[in-house]
Amino acid sequence: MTVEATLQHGQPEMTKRMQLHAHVSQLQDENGLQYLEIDNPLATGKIALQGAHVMQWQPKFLSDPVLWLSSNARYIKGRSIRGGTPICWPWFGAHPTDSTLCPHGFARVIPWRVMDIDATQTGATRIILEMQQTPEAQRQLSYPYELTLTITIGRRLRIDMATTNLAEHPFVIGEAFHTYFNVSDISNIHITGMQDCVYMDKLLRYERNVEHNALAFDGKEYDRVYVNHSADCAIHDSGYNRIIHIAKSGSDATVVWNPGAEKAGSMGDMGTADEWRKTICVETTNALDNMVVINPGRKHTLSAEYSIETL
Ligand code: TA6
Repeated sequence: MTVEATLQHGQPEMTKRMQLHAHVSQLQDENGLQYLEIDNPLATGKIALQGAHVMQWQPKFLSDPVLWLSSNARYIKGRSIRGGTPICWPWFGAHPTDSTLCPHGFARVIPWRVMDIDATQTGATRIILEMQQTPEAQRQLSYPYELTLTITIGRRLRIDMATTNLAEHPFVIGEAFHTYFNVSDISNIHITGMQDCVYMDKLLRYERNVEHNALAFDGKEYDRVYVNHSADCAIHDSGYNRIIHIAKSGSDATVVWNPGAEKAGSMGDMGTADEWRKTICVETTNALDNMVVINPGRKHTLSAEYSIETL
């Protein structure tokens, strides 16, 4: 369906709520942040239009949120929101040649527009957004491309990011869904799916090693890129008695990151006290050894799907 906002009259300017679809409203908060609220029979969600950033997703059969959102996340125009699923595109980490450009690319701080909304056969809500080619976006990348995101919110959360190369020569990108998952405590979890995979340890100048076991965490900063890793993985949480399954396609790397106490304390938006202990980033990625080359006229799609198994 095309998106026709129906303004609900009689509301003050600041709390304008536009009903875009039976299960989707568009609102604006006191900081001017525009976001979508989704409430369907299967789940609720919240997506900031800046960065097409899923900030919240809560299947209705669960009591604990699946995504972590910092209690002191900053909602500032042009700044990334700490938590949920920030989009990293068209580079991952620092820009390869220009340190003045924001880390993880600009897609997460640029406005996106809603292109279509519909319901799936299962009753989930599917929203298609396109990144706006603003002057800031063009300043950071003057190149003809199209970037769309399809977010499907239901018992599962699925995100598909499609990059189309509209130029006459190959387009090389790095990208990720930099997803912050909500866990009971970092000491209660282990992650499977990386056995026998080579990783590059960012804390050891990208030194390469092989992972032989399930990942476990001692509370120190953990920042590893598992390269040539196209398999699914899972977060086993003995505190919440659940497993978060992370399925993916179009991705050949996975990043696992937790800042640890010291770095979290210096970041300013990782929440209060020990809030950093309640999240782990498992990022569906293409970066380092696994950059993506998109030939002229071709489209590449990065996909992730999150589902929950209660124990
Ligand atoms: O994905 C891990 C990482 O690259 C870490 O090194 C840390 O910088 C984290 O991303 C957060 O990055 P951000 O730019 O969102 O603060």
